[in-house]
Amino acid sequence: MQLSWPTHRRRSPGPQPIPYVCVNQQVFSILATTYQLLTAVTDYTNFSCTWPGGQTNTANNIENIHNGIHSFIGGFGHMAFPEMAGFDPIFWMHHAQVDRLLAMWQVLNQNSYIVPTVNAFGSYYESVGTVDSGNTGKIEWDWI
Ligand SMILES: [Cu+2]
Repeated sequence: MQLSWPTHRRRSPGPQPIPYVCVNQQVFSILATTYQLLTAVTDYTNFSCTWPGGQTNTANNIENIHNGIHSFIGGFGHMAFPEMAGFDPIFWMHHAQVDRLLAMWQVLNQNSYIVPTVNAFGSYYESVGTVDSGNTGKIEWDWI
């Protein structure tokens, strides 16, 4: 199988929203949830993810905000697909912002740490059932 880069630059016609309109419609919601996250969520588990240990986290969290940005940028375009998102330079700016928000939250909540939690769904680099904790080793990037 031969892989090649796309040769066209136009998105397919259809009722897709114009990207900046899609982001603009969400900007006040994003600002409000980000402010609430930094000012009201003080527990790392609640701050960090949507499904800790496979349980629904109904608290506002950075993963949920992060996921929304992936969808809103480009109007539910390629930033919504992990296989393609990393090819867009805005992906890196977006993730730098997530890192920045984490650093800000850590300054505000210096006594809340990761609690060992079972990875209930698995990921690109972990099997289902792996326990994530403060002792979790670095990711082994064998394919690089
Ligand atoms: Cu992301």
